[in-house]
Amino acid sequence: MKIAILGGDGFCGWPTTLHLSEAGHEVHIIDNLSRRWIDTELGVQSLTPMDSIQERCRIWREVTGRTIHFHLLDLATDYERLKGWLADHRPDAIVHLAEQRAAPYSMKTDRHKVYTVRNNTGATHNLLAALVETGIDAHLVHLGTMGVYGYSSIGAPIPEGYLDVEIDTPTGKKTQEILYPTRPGSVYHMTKSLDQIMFQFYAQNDGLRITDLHQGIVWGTHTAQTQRHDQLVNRFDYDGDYGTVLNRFLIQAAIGHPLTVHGTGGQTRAFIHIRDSVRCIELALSDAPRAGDRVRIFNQMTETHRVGDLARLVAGLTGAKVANLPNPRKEAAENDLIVKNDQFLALGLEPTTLADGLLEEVVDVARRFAHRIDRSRVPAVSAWTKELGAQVERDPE
Ligand code: USQ
Repeated sequence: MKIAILGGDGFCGWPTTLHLSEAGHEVHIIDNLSRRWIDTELGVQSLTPMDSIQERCRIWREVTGRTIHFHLLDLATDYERLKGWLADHRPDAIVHLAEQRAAPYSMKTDRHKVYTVRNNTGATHNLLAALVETGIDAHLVHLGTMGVYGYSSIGAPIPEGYLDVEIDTPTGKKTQEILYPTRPGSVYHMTKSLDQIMFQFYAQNDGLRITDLHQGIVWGTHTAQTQRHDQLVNRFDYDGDYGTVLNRFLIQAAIGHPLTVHGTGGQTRAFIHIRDSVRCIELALSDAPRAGDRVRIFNQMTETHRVGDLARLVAGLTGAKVANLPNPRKEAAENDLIVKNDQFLALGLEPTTLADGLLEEVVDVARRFAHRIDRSRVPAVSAWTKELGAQVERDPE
């Protein structure tokens, strides 16, 4: 297939690009390199030294003989060029990862909220409108988030996207299938909830073929392809805005920083290793919906864990200390989480779990590049409200 990977320079996008290229697809990255600009804005860098996207593609060609095409394009602001690109290249499938993906960054200031909404919803809607206008029948696979469901369930398993509800009508009880009601916990998660509505509309109105992947928190950094050469290494975020919880704990352990548990650590979240993330995208591509089908929704996660349990696990593995800090986020202090992921298992996903020994791999990467870590950027300081911000400032560690 000819596949466009929007956001192919990012943490999930780069390993996905390599994976699909190795599988024999013609792969085109479309990216505005905004993630690199945000590093510059924040004054932090990936733990792993990253080459330019052009250099990464050159190395891939040297190592494998395969070509990855790169196109510098801003989906949210350059609609006409996006439309022109689609009309010229007519991809068979599009993987859409081109969104600002950090919840803390999206809550940093009003400017960051505005940027995240404009960038994410603008990119998604431009893409949908351009697909309709150019008449391209590409299968669109979007990376969504488990966070659209929220974390206040009544203990029932979270289904894959849809919920049957029973409604009283004048002629008796009727059952209707609805999109699972969204309850996003940040402006970033809110944009993914808005994406869902746009997908529902365009699938129903224009017959676009769309798959939405509600992904959990990704951990790990290497895939088989990124390990083929030092310069193909994936990016790895450790800072308080972009680092995700398990990777952060592993890095903190490697540099002797106390593990930064927000509050009691009773938050339960869904997790997936980066290797399974790229495999799931490939599986989703292999099983496209037909025109007229509802949006296909998969829960892209393999296990659930309580944040405090993860901290204890990492502490047991490495001897790190655990610090319970004031929580900068407005979120439930404790929650249970049961998630259905039957569809990916049925398609053949063999989950990589915490028990598979890959935690050590992350600690090893962190130790190797420990000299690149700025300890002052480890604490999470972006707060969900001004009051929480004041509390975090009073008692940062
Ligand atoms: N947390 C800590 N200590 C830390 C960092 C986080 O206790 O040092 C806690 C947070 O308070 C939260 C949980 O760990 O309760 C998860 O935080 P996170 O930063 O690992 O994940 P989140 O902000 O939800 O976002 C990440 C990705 C996002 C993706 C999402 C999937 O950045 O792109 O959509 O995970 S999910 O969480 O399932 O919505």
